[in-house]
Amino acid sequence: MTDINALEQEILASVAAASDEAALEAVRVAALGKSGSVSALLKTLGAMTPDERKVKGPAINGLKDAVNAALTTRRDALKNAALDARLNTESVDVTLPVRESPAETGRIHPISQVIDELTAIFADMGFAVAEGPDIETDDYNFTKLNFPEGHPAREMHDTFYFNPKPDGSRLLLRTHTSPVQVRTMLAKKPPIRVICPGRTYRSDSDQTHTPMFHQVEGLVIDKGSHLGHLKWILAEFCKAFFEVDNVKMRFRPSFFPFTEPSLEVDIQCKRDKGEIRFGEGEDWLEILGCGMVHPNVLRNCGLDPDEYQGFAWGMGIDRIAMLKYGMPDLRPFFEADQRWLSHYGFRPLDFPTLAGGLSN
Ligand code: 2NL
Repeated sequence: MTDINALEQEILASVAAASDEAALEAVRVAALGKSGSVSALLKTLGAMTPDERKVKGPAINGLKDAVNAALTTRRDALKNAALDARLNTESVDVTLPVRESPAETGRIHPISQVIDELTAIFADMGFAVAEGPDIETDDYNFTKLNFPEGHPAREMHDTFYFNPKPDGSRLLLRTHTSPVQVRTMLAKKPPIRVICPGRTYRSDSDQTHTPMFHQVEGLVIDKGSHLGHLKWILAEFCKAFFEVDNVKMRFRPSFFPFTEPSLEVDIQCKRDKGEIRFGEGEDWLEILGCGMVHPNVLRNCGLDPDEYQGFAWGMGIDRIAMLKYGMPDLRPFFEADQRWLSHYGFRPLDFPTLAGGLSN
């Protein structure tokens, strides 16, 4: 018994003397490890007679429990002391700049930014956003829009076709977002007010054309809609988008198969040493095409032209993004170059709103 008491005193003294967690671990291994002193005593229980074990068993197990309890207490005390020491020596410099989070270092692509701006402007005028598939039928992309079968108007667009199906019909990559408006007219009852932004495709590639590009089209269908409404909407759009108080517009006659009459719209601008400013100056810049929806298109989409009228317009998103943000070349838009994006991109948390300023 005195051996056990002596061993306990000895181990508890070592525990108390351990000055850090590593020293304490060494004490634990020397006592309770595989060949530790307490483990050796525990092993002797097996060879004892039952009477002997009755006396020594509780003593040896008591020793083990006392050592474990002392180790735990000392470990907690050392941990607290280490934490106190860190808190006393380390300090936080509250004057350091805030480290940027990923949400701040990422950038919104100018195309996405401009789509968000268009959405904010037209939502304020009561327009919904409609979307549709990039792969379309010949019927929705051309026929319903009054491009007659075999008509040269179809060659106005350099179309990417898929292989013909057994029945002779061909799917295609939409050449404009107008099929989304066709789908909207077929699915919804007027009044209709939608904008349709999205990807479009034409087999065309040079400095200012990429085979995939972006368009936004707008469509209004109602009883008594007329060109006066269209002109007001476009003027409000141009002022809001280019962030100017006034802008002169010029409407020139044009041709599209799906509108009659058709018009092209120029806005007033000032070209100055490679820079372009809107709402001032004597120069003109073409920004969109528009017109009254052709009665054939209304009929093809299940609407009676004697009951409903409509107008529509379309413009290139890439082009208006380049104009507004002074980007000289279209090709880097689609090259996924991080350096270009960090120069021309937008901060993700600065979402454009009319109240907050579109591009602030
Ligand atoms: C342009 C001209 C335009 C339309 C698009 C349209 C759609 C339907 C019916 C009638 Cl469903 N029109 N869209 C109308 C006029 C012009 O786009 O130069 N786009 C880049």
